[in-house]
Amino acid sequence: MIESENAENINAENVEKATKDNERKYEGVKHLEFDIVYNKYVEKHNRIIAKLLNSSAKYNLSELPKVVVYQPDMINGFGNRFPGIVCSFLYSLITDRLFFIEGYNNFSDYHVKDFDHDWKILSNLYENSTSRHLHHENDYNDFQLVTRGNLSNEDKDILYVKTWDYACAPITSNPHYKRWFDKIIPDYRVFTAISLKLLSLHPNINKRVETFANNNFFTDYTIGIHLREKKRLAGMMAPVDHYIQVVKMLLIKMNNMNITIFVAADTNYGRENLVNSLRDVYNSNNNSSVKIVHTEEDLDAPNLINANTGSEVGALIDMKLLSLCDDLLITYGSSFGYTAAGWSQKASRQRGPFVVMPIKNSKDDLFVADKVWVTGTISCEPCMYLSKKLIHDEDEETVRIFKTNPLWIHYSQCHWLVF
Ligand SMILES: Nc1nc2c(ncn2[C@@H]2O[C@H](COP(=O)(O)OP(=O)(O)OP(=O)(O)O)[C@@H](O)[C@H]2O)c(=O)[nH]1
Ligand SMILES: [Mg+2]
Repeated sequence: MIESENAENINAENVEKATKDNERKYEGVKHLEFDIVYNKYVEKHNRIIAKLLNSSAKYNLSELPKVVVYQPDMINGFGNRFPGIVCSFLYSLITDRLFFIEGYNNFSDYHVKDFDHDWKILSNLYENSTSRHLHHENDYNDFQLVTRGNLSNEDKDILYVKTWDYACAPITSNPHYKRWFDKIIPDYRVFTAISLKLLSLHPNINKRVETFANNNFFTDYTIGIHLREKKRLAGMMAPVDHYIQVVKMLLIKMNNMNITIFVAADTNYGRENLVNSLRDVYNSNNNSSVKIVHTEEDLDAPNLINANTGSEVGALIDMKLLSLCDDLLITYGSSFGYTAAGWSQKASRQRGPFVVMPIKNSKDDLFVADKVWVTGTISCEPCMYLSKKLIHDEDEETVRIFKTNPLWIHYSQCHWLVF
């Protein structure tokens, strides 16, 4: 049993064995049909772009391919970009459009690019084109079209998508596309299938993830915890003690197993506090069968580029490591944890993460849900917080069709937001 979380204490033989075991463990379910569709898309995209860029001919707008353009929020959370990228690419696949991202200039520093989706390369050709937003933040979302319309009939040249939400979830209920999903992504883990292709990590970052995982996640069972304390909503909070209670619940009857608990958090203080509290519970009697580990990312370092603390690389590493854990315990209302849950093929985690819900710090609050501070989700698909708005605002038929999706309850209970 290896006591330390540091690489130095691990000999080469152990590392090699751990690498092989991890490869098997993290292989999970493959999306073979989707891989074919993806590869065909990449080939088509590269071919069309090369033709458009190499030709001196002037194209009429009617000759240009129709496109979906995702407009990411480059100021707020890194986890917020993933759902919109996945949704936009999904729309482009099912409607035979080309996919682009606008304004994510350093994308290649973080992810592998199988094809050039920088809108900059082509946008000048579309100057006089027609366009519309399919999603525009929380203000406008064409959920009727996404849930039951035929998106392929949409005739605008450009469909813009601007969202932090997994706003495309209702498309999996849409009768026009049911057969596509049944054939191409039959387990309906749409976010996983797409994010593993489109948002695969840059090799240098991936190497750091693998090294950490090989050194720490070779135990019998790994729990990942994502603690988000800074985002206090309406005075609500999730006490550290609640995370520990869930860990205790998960570890019942696991006495003879070697266990790793991986902690990621949004502040150094929060991470230290949770790590120390867990060590008080599990390591106080020299009990080394439970290892509590974390990365050394400095979360208090101000990030000058955007509103986040810590670095983008550090966030991606924490997110990816969480995704590799056998069970996940995440925080209500935080894209970070939901993204982590879906960003891997961990077959053993089919049931989805546990979510620690907020409570009000006040005894007389009528809405206090102090007996329901953790929910177990049934899917690793990200939260769709706008599903509550869909159910509340849309016409009866749209809501009815949305609810043909077996995950509709998952989508509609995952977030604090009530419209
Ligand atoms: N390294 C690291 N950074 C984190 C962690 N949790 C939060 N952060 C930082 O906090 C930001 C949180 O943004 P998101 O990833 O969008 O998560 P969110 O909780 O939905 O936050 P917002 O939507 O931006 O309010 C990230 O971009 C990181 O900068 C963590 O566990 N590790
Ligand atoms: Mg978010």
